[in-house]
Amino acid sequence: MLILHSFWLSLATYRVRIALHLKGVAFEERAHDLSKGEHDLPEFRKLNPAGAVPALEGGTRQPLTQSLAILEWLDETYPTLPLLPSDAEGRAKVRSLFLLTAADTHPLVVPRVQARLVTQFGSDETAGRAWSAHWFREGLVAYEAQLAPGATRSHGDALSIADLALASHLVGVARFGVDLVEFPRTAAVGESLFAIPEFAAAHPRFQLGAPGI
Ligand SMILES: N[C@@H](CCC(=O)N[C@@H](CS)C(=O)NCC(=O)O)C(=O)O
Repeated sequence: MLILHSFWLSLATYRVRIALHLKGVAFEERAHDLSKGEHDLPEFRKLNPAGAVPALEGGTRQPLTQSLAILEWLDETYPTLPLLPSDAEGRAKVRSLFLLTAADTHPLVVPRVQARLVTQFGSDETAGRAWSAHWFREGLVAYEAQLAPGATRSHGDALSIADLALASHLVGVARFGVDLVEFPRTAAVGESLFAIPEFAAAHPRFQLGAPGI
């Protein structure tokens, strides 16, 4: 049985959780409360020396880390409902969109960066929120410019890992109050993604530890 090491609010974990649901792969989830520093404990660092979720255990000799690496492994191991296009150009495009959110935006807003802004630059909660909103917005500007008019998916007609990353990006966008009005194409793709049952079931707000759950 696969074990997904997670935290309810984790955007990177959300990307992986959606794929597990879409592919119908059985898994158990083990939550680590980032707000209590549980990802910094020595036992967790053995799973992921970088001290970050997600980590996926049970399918490989060593636990897998990094959502992109985990998603590609899942896609190769469970090919039902492929999440990468069959052509090289399509795969390059999808990975590019994925990285726009998961590599160029998300790392700027994670707790370890927020904490460093406080200790090194005297940031506070208001400044931290403005910082995160800024980077999420920057991601939207670049994403919007690459979507086709009337699109319901990030690339072509099929779901891809870019859509998983976009859904996670949009959770951050909502959390930090970024207005989507200037980004109608991205908003439309997001609306269509969140209507998919597997995206909805995997959403952070429905995970153990979320307010009211
Ligand atoms: N690039 C990694 C990001 C992993 C990551 O930073 N995860 C966040 C939660 S979404 C985390 O565990 N952060 C811990 C921290 O910032 O201290 C991935 O895509 O898996």
